[in-house]
Amino acid sequence: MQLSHEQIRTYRSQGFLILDRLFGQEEIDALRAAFVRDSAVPGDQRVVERDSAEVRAVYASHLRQPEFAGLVRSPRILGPVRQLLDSEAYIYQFKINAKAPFSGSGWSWHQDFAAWQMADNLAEPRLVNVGVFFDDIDEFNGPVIFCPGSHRDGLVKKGRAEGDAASEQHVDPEDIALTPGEMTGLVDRHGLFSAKGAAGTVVLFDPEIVHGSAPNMAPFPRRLLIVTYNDVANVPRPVGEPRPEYVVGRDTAPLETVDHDLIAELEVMV
Ligand code: HL5
Ligand code: SIN
Ligand code: MN
Repeated sequence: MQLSHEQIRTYRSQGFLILDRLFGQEEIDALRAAFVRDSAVPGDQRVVERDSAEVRAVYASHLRQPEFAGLVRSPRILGPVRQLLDSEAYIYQFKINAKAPFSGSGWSWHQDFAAWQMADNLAEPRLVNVGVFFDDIDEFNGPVIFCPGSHRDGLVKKGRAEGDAASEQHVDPEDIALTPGEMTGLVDRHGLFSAKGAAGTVVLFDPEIVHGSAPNMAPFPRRLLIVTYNDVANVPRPVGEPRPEYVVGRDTAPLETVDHDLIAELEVMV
């Protein structure tokens, strides 16, 4: 699959692009089932909410579950990613942000590349985020909100906030959150846009776009998978210990597409 010139222009100018229902209902059912299975795997890759035992995020499921190993190699995703990067790509990060019904908490306003530059000493923002909706996402269950065009200003700030980290497992956006003052100026200039759509919809977004999301107040979940692909020539050069493999991928070989039915019994790829 390839993006049109118009779609590429939209991605470059807005910093995101929505592809309506790129995956079908049966595929989404299979991915949801794989997520239920993977959420039960104990380990540091599983991040829980601060005030409850609900799952907030699960990292690196593509290394454990064949459905996700297949998904990250789908030509429907890798085609557009290679086009946008104009290079070969590998998986920098894989996470599913779960946002449970009624209780799933929000994500502070931030820019992803600020985290990766700081935590992994990543040189260039040569990455593409691919969000896959596991649920219908609307104004009720905490959609990701973008500040369109904000990626073109580069990083608003570098480094993390003073005080304790919100999580030992990953950089929680709270640790690199933009201030109300910074956000007011950005929203004055660019406005806001919430990424809504049916389950199976995909949103591609830039690693420097300002984004965040509100808590889930609805009686249904908001499960969003975010796979981040990096240019194979842009590998991180961490100062000291690299972060764990569940949060920053170490297999930097060019990812090959696998075109198969995601629902069918998969060959073992993990
Ligand atoms: N949790 C990610 C990490 O790399 C960073 C955030 O949305 C991406 C800011 O630890
Ligand atoms: C993120 O930026 O990682 C979180 C966005 C979300 O899941 O709403
Ligand atoms: Mn983010």
